[in-house]
Amino acid sequence: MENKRISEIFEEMSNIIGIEKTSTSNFESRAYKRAALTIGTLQQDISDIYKQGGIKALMELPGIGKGLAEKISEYLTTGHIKEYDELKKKYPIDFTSLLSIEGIGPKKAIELYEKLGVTDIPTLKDALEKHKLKDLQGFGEKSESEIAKGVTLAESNKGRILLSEGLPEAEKIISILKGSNLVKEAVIAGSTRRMRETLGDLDILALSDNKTEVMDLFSKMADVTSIIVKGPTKTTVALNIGTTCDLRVIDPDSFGAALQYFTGSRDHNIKVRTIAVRKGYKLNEYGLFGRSDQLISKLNEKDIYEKLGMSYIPPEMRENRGEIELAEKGQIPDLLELKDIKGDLHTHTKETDGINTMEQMADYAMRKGYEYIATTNHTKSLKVAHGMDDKQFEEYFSKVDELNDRLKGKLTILKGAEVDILKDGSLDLLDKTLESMDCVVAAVHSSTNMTEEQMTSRIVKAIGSNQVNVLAHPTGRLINEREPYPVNLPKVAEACADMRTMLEINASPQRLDLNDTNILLTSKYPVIYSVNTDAHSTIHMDFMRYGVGTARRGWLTKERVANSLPLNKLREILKKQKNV
Ligand code: DGT
Ligand code: CA
Ligand code: CA
Repeated sequence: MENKRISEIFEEMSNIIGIEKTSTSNFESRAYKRAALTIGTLQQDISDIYKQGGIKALMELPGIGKGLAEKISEYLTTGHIKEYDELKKKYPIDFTSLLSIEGIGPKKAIELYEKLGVTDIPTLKDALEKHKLKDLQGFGEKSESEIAKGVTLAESNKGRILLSEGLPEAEKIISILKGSNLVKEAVIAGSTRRMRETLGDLDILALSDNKTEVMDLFSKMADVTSIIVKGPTKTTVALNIGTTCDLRVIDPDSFGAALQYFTGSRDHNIKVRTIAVRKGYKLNEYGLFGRSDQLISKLNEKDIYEKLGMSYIPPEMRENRGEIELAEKGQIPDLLELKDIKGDLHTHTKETDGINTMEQMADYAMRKGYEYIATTNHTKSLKVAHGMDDKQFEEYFSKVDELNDRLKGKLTILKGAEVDILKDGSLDLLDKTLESMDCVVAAVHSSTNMTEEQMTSRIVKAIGSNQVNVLAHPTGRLINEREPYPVNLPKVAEACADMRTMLEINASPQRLDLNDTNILLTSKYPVIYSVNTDAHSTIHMDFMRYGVGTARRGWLTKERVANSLPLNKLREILKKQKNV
């Protein structure tokens, strides 16, 4: 997919244009940023959209006008964008890598380039090692050590892509294979099937009588940048999304065992294999073998677990975190599913930093079959997101009321905000404004440089206000970019349970916050969750599957997830909370 590259180009153009002060640069810079967000988070291949519907289809994407659509077309047909190439001559800086480091914004990146010749991570590391940053104006010792930490974090995750970058690509490959009529079956395995938040590579298994032709097709796909190994049973290619993909063609007799094996995780497999041995079997990627080494053929995954005395274990649980013991007792929970989700409780619109209007968001929510959607724009303290004040919320809500009237209950828009939890734990809006809302989402966005104790009491105090329905992205981490702030989650979960505040599982692929381990940690408390996308445009509502995958990795059933409830039942939770 070219999505990521085009998004990076637009993001760089936004940054460069934003720094050049001309009368239109602000506007233009924002337009590029919006387009970068749309394309970078798009779950379909943009070149497919263009092939099928041309410039017109591109213009239907959120935040893409004619000019931008033409730039995308220019890239897809020539491999270049002229204007971008010219900007890059002036600033030969790898903005994508540098800006992913916390503490570096566009201005600082340019300053580092002009003063120290920093253009990318290696040159930045060099400057850090020589302690050149601390003497630069606007940097200093603290900022130098913060940036150094950011570099370490970026390097430790090097090579692992986000689930949202890998899963759509894996699905695309599956559809290419299946569309060829060369395969009888093609499935995703590995960490992608387990819905891990980041992926080391993609793993695909296929059933076919035409091994050579399948491998030829696979290694000639448009997204392949190089062939790493090519054989009749296993081929590995490098892809333009920045990872590799293994394709294995499996014998029909072994398919179930191979799927079990290549789904992993490794630790899960090791434990399962030990149990197999204990029961007199041998289990490997080729099959389950009985006492005299004969293959028990045609087993599917479920049969294999059954033969070993276990109930079926969903892939998301296969991490050797106690799921095998549960399966042996037949106690695997009935996990939340995407189809259980009845609405989204955390979304943004154009009024602040979203791309779409509430009408467009509502329309999209209805197409997803939702019963409700909460509109939760940012509040005034969050200046970068153009947060709204009490009066602006009042005006906005009268528009939402009108829209709700027009929708006649086909969809219900819940009035809300993503209210900032300020440094002292107070909320960024008046009580009376918060009381006028159906669903208040609260979040920490600033002053995160606190001790665990301070941050915990700040959040607990906000929850104690009895105004908060959802605690959004409770740890604030951004995968590969920003560490979570320190916070005592068990204490927060207790406070949430007391006040019937939902803990959010933020489904935005860069956040996935709470993550799987933090869900496992907090679910010991009688707390409820909601899985929300934090959508900043219509298509972001499609991130729900990543949140559901994360909830499943945290073993949650739908009973624990409030937005699996129909509206009348959800209202009881939203209301009850206010009567504690
Ligand atoms: P990744 O790619 O780092 O995100 O994680 P996985 O889990 O996709 O790992 P990968 O691609 O190396 O291998 C796919 C699966 O194959 C893995 O989850 C379990 C299985 N596997 C690979 N190597 C071994 C091994 O040495 N022992 C066992 N038991 N299983 C293995
Ligand atoms: Ca893998
Ligand atoms: Ca692999």
